[in-house]
Amino acid sequence: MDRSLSLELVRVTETAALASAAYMGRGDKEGADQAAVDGMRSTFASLSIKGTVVIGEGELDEAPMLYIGEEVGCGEGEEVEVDIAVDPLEGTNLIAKGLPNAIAVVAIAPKGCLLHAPDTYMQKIAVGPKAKGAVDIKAPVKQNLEAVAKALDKNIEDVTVIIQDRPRHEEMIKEIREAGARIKLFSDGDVAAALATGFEETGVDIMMGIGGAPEGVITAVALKCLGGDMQGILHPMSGEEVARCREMGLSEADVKKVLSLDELVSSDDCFFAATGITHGDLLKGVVYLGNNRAQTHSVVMRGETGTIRFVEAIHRLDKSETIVDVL
Ligand code: VTB
Ligand code: MG
Ligand code: MG
Repeated sequence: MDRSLSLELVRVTETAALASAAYMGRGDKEGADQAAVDGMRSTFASLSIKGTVVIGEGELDEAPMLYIGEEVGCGEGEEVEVDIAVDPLEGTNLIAKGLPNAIAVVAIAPKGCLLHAPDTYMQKIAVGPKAKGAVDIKAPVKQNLEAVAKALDKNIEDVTVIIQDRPRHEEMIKEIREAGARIKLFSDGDVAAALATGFEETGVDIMMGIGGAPEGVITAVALKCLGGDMQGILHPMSGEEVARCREMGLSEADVKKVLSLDELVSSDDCFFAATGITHGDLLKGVVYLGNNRAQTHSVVMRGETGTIRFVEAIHRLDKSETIVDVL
């Protein structure tokens, strides 16, 4: 894929972030989500790619835009065909309440290289580059924390685990505490949580727990670009979710299987971009500067070269070509 796609992708997440940031604290999850989807889609339309959404807002009957299977981009045939994974607003609760770590994210890889994950839960474990190869999702929590501590040359008491604050994690949290590690609970947004493990300055060393499977695939692209590591196991929680897995042709064995980073995203030729919507561990959120200007903070990464770019941009909202929602 053309390396200039990096900057094109940042425009996609910037637009989604700018559109949804206007909704911060309004308690309107749906409005913010719709604005992010509209913004993202309008920018995608001008991208010279031939892309198919494989991780999106849902099936066509439940999502009119950025639905799974939707073809996006204005590529005219010479471009490589790509699979696209989007979450225009990852953390609808976060923006609705003005809480940290809401982001707009997109990931792409050559056609066929992203796991077509069903809309179920996934158990995940993610670490940054220094701890690559040290974790095993099937191993006891304590063993993983010891391995990460060793890889990072830290005492286990200095290892910070980020985990979603949910009753389903009660046992895991107990085990982390017993092992002596530090815990950072988050209310929503496990893509941002896992992304933080790839950057030492965030102070986050490992993400574990159960979250969305679509988010898991997006996270895998980020960690692949970063040189970090991740494993996942699909974790359907209801009969309906089991049925969804079967519909996608996944057997019981497929569902129980440990998915390696390479199985989640099977090519190094991938890109990941994220723009902060509310301030977070890694990215600042959208800042309104007055005078019709807004500032965004993004990260964009390319798997093939491992280049990580932080992009800060100032946008003139009155001159924007794309939809930036006006409330
Ligand atoms: C997960 C997580 C997401 O929502 O999907 C979570 O991956 C849903 O979990 O990052 P619950 O059903 O327990 O709320 C997010 O936190 C936000 O989309
Ligand atoms: Mg979303
Ligand atoms: Mg999400």
